[in-house]
Amino acid sequence: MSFHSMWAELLPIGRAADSGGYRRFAWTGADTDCRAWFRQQAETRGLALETDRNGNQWAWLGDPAAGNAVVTGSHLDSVPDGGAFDGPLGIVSAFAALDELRARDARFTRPLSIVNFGDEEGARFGLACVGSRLTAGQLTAEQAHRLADADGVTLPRAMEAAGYDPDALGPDPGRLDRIGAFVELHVEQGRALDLTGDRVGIASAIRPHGRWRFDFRGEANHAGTTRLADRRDPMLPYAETVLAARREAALADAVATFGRVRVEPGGVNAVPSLVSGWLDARAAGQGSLDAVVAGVEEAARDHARAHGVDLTVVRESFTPVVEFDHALRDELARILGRATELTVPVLGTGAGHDAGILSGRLPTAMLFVRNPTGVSHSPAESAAEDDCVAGVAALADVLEGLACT
Ligand code: HGY
Ligand code: MN
Ligand code: MN
Repeated sequence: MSFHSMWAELLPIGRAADSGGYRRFAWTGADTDCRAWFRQQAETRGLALETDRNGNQWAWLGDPAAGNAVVTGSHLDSVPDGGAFDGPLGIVSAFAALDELRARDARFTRPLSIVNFGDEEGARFGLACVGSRLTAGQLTAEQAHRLADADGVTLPRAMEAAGYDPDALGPDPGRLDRIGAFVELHVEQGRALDLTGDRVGIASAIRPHGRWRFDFRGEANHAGTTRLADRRDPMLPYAETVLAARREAALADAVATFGRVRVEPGGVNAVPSLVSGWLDARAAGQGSLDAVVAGVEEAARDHARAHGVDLTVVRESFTPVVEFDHALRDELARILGRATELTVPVLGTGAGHDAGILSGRLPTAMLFVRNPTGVSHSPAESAAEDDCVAGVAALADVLEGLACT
């Protein structure tokens, strides 16, 4: 089955008719349909499908117990109204690269697996990379059990509704010990390759980033009869904090975003009692990230105090700086340089990935495919067909160089 037919089959799953964006959230019907698609791709290719204790799917060629496996893959879940490429491009390209290697009659000397990591975006439960963090022991089962979505549905209940056992969650060191290298192909979430004119690039590092929830608690009251001086309106310090985040990010050459806000009770004619805002902050280094978050929090406390509003700040997700394995990165550059006689650019990213989570546990690397506009986490996300085909060829070359004679 070619790249195009796989892509066409996956494309409609979880796509919202109104926005054209994707709503493939963990343990929902769309997630189930994506998993069924993954299972079908594995079975079509005679790969042994395994679902691990954390719900990640693994399609194996060869005996996993032999160890030193080469693994590739990514995720199929999305952010709210995300694009078609973020995640799926890595998995469709992995199956297409295997098809290419079989067409080349490549002889595998190491086990190969294609993986679908669950809940990478954290769109429903707020924490990024749940499937890979659990497997790597960076998230405990107890912490995962405490996660709940905006409707109060806990992760265990959501897993059970999808037919999975939440009591099985936990670290999987044996599985990771049997992996020699993980290479994730991903659409670039930026324009570096567009600016250099390259179809494919290699990742060097992931900048540190995290998510913080700011809860501003004021006093519900009548919008029409309450004097301004008598209000404890949480919306005001929230609004001032959003502007402060922009100022702090600009000062530190970082990025900070309040992309999600929840207002309770949400009446048009009522001063709210609670305004919760989620800050996503990312910076070139830990020091500047800490400075941005501290600056935003200080501003938020000052504004909350000025309005008689209480504030609590909770860090909900955090990923320290990731430096991808130098030897594997250089091996990819050697393989691709040999195949194309070109120097493949090496670039950093501000986007988190499962490859970043596993990087502390085993050699990981990433391939990026050019994104002509750099737009991502949006229905407008795109990649040219030729560049996707070049990505498949590059991944096939890398997998052949790592796992075949
Ligand atoms: O948020 C991120 O950087 C990734 O897309 N999960
Ligand atoms: Mn993403
Ligand atoms: Mn992604």
